[in-house]
Amino acid sequence: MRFDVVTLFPEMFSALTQWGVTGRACEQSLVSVHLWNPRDFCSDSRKTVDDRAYGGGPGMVMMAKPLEDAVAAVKSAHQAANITSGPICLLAPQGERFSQKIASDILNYGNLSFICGRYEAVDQRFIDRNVDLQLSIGDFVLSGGEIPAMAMMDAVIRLIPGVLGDDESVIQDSFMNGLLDHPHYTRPEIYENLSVPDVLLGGHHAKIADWRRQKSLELTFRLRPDLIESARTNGLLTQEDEQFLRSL
Ligand code: 4GS
Repeated sequence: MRFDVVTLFPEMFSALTQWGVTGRACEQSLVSVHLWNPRDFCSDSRKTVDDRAYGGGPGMVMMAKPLEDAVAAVKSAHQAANITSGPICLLAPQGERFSQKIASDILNYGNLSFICGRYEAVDQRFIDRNVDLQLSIGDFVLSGGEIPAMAMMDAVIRLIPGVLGDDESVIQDSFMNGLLDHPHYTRPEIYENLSVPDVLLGGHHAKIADWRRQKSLELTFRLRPDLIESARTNGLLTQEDEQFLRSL
């Protein structure tokens, strides 16, 4: 998997590339992250990347030209590396809401380029000419697209085969089955007078699996009934699941 990121703050991405599971994936070259600063593509000596909005109002707008020159450099780098450029994605609140499904779609693209906006907005002509899709992490306004890009890259990187060890397996993750995760417990067996559910101490694997499935279903039913509806539509619920749900 390859990511190219156009950002005014490339140093921020060390949070992703230097730490934890995603850091190890970079080290093992299971993913490569290429950073491009639009400031390096400015022609003027001041290295201007933003300007005031036509029509007035507060906030600056990112100029089309430095961003477009950075995107052109990304595309030549892809050509030089003999790979076809995947989609170019702008992080923005007006984009489609990111999800586990989109994370696995991105994994299948093989490579994706992110454009991280700063300031108030990005010149619409850059978007119209260069951006293939817009994604959002939620209905709130951030000061830049860097954190959304890192959140999405993290979600994709952990899906790459070999990134997680057996004990961190992806298929057991919350959302891989369309439901919320069941509760988890570790030592000690009694903590502040609270014990671990008996079934988890019994070593009966089928019973444990049933308990976990039921907890998943119950939590999802109570907290996110919309996910139960989608799981049903997607054929992810068994007869036993449906029977248990009717008992709630
Ligand atoms: C988001 C978001 C965002 C929009 C970037 C204003 C700076 C900012 N990006 N999901 N310009 N929410 N972007 O708030 O992705």
